[in-house]
Amino acid sequence: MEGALRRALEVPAAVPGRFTSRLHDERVAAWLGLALGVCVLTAFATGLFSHFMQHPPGWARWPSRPVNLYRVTQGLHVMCGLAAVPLLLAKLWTVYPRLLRWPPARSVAEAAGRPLVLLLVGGALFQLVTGVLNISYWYAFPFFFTTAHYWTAYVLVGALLIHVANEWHKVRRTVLTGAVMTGPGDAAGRRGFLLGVAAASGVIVATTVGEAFSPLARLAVLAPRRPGVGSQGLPVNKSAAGAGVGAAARDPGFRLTVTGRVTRELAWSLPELRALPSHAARLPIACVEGWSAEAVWEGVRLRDVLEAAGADGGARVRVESLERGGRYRTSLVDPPHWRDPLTLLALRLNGEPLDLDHGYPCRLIAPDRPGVMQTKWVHRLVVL
Ligand code: HEM
Ligand SMILES: Nc1nc2c(c(=O)[nH]1)N[C@H]1C(S)=C(S)[C@@H](COP(=O)(O)O)O[C@H]1N2
Ligand SMILES: [Mo]
Repeated sequence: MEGALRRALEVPAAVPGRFTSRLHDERVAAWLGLALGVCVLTAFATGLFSHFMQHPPGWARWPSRPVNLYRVTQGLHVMCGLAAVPLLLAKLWTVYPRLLRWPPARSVAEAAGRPLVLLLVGGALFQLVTGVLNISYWYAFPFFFTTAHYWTAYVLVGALLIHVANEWHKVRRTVLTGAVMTGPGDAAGRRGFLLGVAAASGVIVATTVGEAFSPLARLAVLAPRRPGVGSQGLPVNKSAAGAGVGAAARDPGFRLTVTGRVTRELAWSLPELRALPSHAARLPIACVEGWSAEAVWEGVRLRDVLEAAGADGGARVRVESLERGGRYRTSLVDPPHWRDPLTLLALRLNGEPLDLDHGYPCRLIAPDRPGVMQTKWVHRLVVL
């Protein structure tokens, strides 16, 4: 039994004729590793930015400008993640004779390195598979994506840094000297293989980047959401029916109230809100899942409403939705965002009254802010 298992796992390269491709090559592996490293580290940096944007430490105050900053960083995150998929598959194919070799280690030093490989390969597969499922809105896993993805990122990047330190000398003598494309052996084969992998990544990016970069929206055939597609020309993530807010949002008794640490509590009906000074702003919804789309929003400045109630200029504000449950029923707004003149409680979208699905009667829209924090169906502001 054990013998059969051993034979099944036998290093293919050890069997002459069974594993002959010249592409299982240190030079190809080094090149793919370099590209993969750039993608993973960019995804890590932009992912941390997204995390701390949503969970700012007490002392941190993110600026509300540039308007499109989060849109760009999160778009980059998802594009780097998607581009990494063909790179990772190619890399695993290139190195699998070493990955599956038997015995798994020939020395103590090698044995010590095996758990690292497991964390590296397991972490990378986990990030890419769950990431792609998540942006496809296929929540097929029993855990909360964001938390698992966040902690796995540290494991993956830790393992990656050690791996890079161990392997850097190979990158130096292959990639950095040009030996990949021209060195001895099947240089044309290596070049063709790497170009094929690059093309696969390129096609994936080209057919999804339009979900964030609207001039390429028509190319975005693989993207789950596209700018311009949805009610009032804007994608909808959670509908009013999905959030169970239809009746409450249409209630003529609707009031927007301001409470908490204010000098006077205030409440406005919808007609009263409409009578307040109105401002327009062209701002994107930048979903954490990578798509983003611009729209023209009109409504009252959050600043005007909070100042009318006498809120302190340094206070944090909690924006609450009519939605009863759900992870995104409230969001926190820090002073740089609520004092920004572009931050609105929007009543209109692209020249029409806000659709129920976009947050009627009233929704938050602010510059440089993740979509999950652009709370819809707002009915209460609590000054903290
Ligand atoms: C390549 C390795 C990757 C690393 C190191 C990485 C890292 C991170 C980190 C640290 C976060 C912040 C999580 C938080 O807010 O707590 C994040 C968020 C996110 N990542 Fe990745 N990621 C990777 C790949 C991917 C891929 C392949 C996709 C999808 C194509 C993806 C999609 C997302 C999404 C949708 C979020 C936002 C989650 C949310 O805020 O709810 N990531 N990533
Ligand atoms: N109350 C509430 N607000 C919400 C959500 C939600 O589920 N509940 N979803 C958020 C998410 S994830 C995004 S991307 C934006 C989408 O806004 P839109 O549907 O108007 O495009 O709304 C945000 N506001
Ligand atoms: Mo979102």
